Amino acid sequence: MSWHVLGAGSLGGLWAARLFRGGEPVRLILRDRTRLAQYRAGGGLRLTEGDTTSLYPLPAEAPEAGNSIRRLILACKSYDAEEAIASVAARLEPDAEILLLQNGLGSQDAVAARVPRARCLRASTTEGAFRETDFHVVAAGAGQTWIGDQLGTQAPPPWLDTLTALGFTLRWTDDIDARLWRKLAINCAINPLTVLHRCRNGELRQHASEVADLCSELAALLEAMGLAPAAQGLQQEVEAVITATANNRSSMLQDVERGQRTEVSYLLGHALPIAQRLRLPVPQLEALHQRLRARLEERGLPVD
Ligand code: NAD
Ligand code: KPL
Repeated sequence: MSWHVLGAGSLGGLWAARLFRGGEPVRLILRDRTRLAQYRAGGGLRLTEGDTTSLYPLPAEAPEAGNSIRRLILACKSYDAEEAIASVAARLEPDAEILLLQNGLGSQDAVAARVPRARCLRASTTEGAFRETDFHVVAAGAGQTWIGDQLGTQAPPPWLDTLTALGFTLRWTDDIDARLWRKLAINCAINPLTVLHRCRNGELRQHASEVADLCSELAALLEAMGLAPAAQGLQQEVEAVITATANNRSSMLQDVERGQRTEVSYLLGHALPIAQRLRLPVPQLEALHQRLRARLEERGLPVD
């Protein structure tokens, strides 16, 4: 049974190359025929791991290709997810499974609403990869990927073991939304501040009280949402992530430095309306969002 990977960027490239290398039938879905021609001209997908770069001649196709899709890995950014799934919706088999790799929250519901018959599995990953050039991905640090159903009611898919054997570190969870919310909270406490202070993650240790104030409001929000376990020890984990990734530029800072749209709408922009609905005051988070939007505007980037 074939895999399709939609979005041949950093994570999509990493997943597709590993599947191909492991002997799994896998096809890339590129945005259009121009991208397809560019990809074919390069001879395939390059993956660098450590000192080794390999070229994998994965088959690729346009969204309107004729074959049907049974298992899809959706690997685009959150803000592209709904349009991307719409471009292949007509090709999905009735019992299709879609693995959603998007960070933050909000895009997963939008995708699921577009394809109500498909089984949409949500992932929260700490795997790292970046694009060296088009169709050349560099694996930037092993992480693990939690996968689950929205309602946590179904059994894990049997291919989880197959993928684990190919080198993916995958864990099944019955409460993926709690995992996604925890990661969202960590990203809200770190990423915007790295943009505002134009600093690497580790330099946030010089802004410890600002980080602590954000963590306290984020923990209160998780608790108010009935996600108390996801709130527990949040500040300590944020501090540990800051230390463990001290030398990294956050994904949001990298987006801003490259002049690309950020995923803020799926992080702070997703959390704040919920706090408002719950009538929970979160002044530090509101101020952070305002300051971030102003900075994005200054840089000529979308504020959502
Ligand atoms: P990316 O920008 O490197 O790749 C996204 C790819 O999707 C691009 O090649 C883009 O052209 C393609 N795309 C967008 N819309 C498309 C469409 N309609 N049809 C076909 N292709 C389309 O992004 P990424 O870094 O791989 O991130 C993907 C998601 O994974 C994001 O939500 C990100 O936050 C999350 N994530 C990434 C990493 C990482 O290390 N890169 C780690 C954890 C989570
Ligand atoms: O997930 C991250 C990101 O940059 O998006 C952290 C954990 C902050 C690491 O940089």
